[in-house]
Amino acid sequence: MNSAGEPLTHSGRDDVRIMTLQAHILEEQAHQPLAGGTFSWILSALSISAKIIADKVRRARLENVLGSIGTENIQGEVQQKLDVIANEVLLRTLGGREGVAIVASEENEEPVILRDNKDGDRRYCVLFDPLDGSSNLDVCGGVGTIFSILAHDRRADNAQASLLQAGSRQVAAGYVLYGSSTVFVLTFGKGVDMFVLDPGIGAFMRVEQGLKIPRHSKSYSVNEGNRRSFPAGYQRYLDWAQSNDYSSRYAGAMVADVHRILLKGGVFMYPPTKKAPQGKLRLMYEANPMAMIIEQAGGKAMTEPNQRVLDVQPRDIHQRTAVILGSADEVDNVIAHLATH
Ligand code: AHM
Ligand code: MG
Repeated sequence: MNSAGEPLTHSGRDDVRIMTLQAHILEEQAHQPLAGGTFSWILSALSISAKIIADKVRRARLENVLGSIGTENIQGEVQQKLDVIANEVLLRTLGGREGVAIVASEENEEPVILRDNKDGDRRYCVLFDPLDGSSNLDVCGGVGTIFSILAHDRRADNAQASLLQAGSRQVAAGYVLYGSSTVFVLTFGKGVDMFVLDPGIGAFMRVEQGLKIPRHSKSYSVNEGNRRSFPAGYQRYLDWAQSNDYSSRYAGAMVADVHRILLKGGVFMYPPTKKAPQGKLRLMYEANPMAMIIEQAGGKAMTEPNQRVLDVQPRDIHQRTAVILGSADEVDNVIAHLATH
């Protein structure tokens, strides 16, 4: 209470109660059809993982854990030392939580079955990219963790079958951006909330509730070095955007690029290229969680041919997809150029 007997507020703003991520999760738990203590435990494991990974990212140079480990993951990409460390952190924190049946990671070829499904509790599957954009680490650029939570299908014959659900069935999704501050963005399917790690007390504090993405913004985010190998529609869009005074912003880490677009508007794209004809980004633990967040914030997330990312029925947990997401009007502008001949 302040001197006037009113509830204490964060940063002196009367419209915002002090709310930690932990308290927010407990509050949401009451409204979630599948939720119980189990769901909160899983989110608290993700929050602890985020704090540990944030600390490791900050200390990476000092502890000499930058650079590659000399191996490739299932995607054929060189693994950074911190990719492996972040993956271990998530596997270990989630592994200790009742209720997680299966986890799947960008860094593991096969899903990891943590518990069988013989008891009657509700169970969840968690998919994640432990350290997205990790090649940014060596230059102190933004990197992130992306996660997707699905209800475990106990009728499924095997782990793959339980995991292969369309993104529209996600129970929750989120990302953590390890940037100039550590930001945790979360949706349970009823809006998007944002938390910032207060390093002084070691807690994520809620700083935004019900985030809305601007409907338009003359800004696009794409690796333009690949332009010549994009399908013609994307090239037409870029010509149109450039002749209409659009700005280009590209961090090269999806979490950093999507976070900017969530707050400032614009469109993020990873089109098919000659090198990656299906697109580069992974459907289940990159595109789907980001698509859920963007749609929950009032934006759009599409793939080819003119389909919602969240409607794609996955065939493989590591499947790739083209992605066009961001402000509704800006996504429509891209789609309109893909459709014209
Ligand atoms: P990663 O999961 O191996 O880090 O790869 C995904 C990253 C995304 O963060 C980013 O949007 C994209 O790859 C950048 O790719 P490119 O360097 O081809 O532009
Ligand atoms: Mg990634």
